[in-house]
Amino acid sequence: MSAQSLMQLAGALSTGTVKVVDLTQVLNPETPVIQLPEPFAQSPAFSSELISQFDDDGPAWYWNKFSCGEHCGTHFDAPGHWISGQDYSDGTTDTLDVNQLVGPACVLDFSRESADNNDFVLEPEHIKAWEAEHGEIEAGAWVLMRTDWHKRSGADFLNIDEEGPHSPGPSPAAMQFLIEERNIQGWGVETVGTDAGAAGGFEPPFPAHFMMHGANKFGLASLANLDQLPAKGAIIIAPPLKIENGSGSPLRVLALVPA
Ligand code: 23J
Ligand code: MN
Repeated sequence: MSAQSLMQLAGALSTGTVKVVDLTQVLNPETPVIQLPEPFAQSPAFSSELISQFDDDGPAWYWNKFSCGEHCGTHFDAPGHWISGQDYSDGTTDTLDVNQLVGPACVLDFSRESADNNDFVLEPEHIKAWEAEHGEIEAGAWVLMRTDWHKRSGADFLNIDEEGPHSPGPSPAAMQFLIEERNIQGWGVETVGTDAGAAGGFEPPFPAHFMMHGANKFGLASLANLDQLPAKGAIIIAPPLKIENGSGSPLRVLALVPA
């Protein structure tokens, strides 16, 4: 691409013919975090503590310290997060290829299906039906599953009952299709994790994690505002923190959208 077209993008950003959409949930102590069944260890929620605020501890400055799990709120899943991706030399937040953190987004709207059935499972035929309408998913794309789950809050977001969590997500066959037939770069969702609530019982368990990370591909969880994106035509920017040997991190996810 020419230097001129990159400057054209800068111009479009300043005049508003390209807008920036924030795909990030706010991070606070109430931000929902995945709850795993016994006997597994749990991830802590986000917490923040004051260092100083224009007081004796810092008369002219305000700052906090915070802590949270790597997989808290809107967050990035690196290949090294899962057993299937543990051996990639470029599979953690400090070693991954930053070129792969910016790319075109395909937004697959299954919000109605997810409202009708909170355990909705995305299958290859759903993806092919989307492609028949919008064109084929290109290699290197980020595929984002819109469910409107970000509009939920509190207990409705995790949606757990006696049987466990109920939230939509992909089947193993859907993951296999996107990896082997489309060679996508990553898989993003609005729910707490990249897999369906019931995915611990799929074969393999947690196919989005097991298969995407096994193919050295990325995940994005707890995205917001996917309803503000076109089906095709947006570019997303999703760089995790450069934590040494990190399995993922909370991040700000931005989309560039033609106005
Ligand atoms: C650990 C174990 C199971 C799952 C997850 C984490 C996530 O969804 C995550 O945030 O990566 S399903
Ligand atoms: Mn995660």
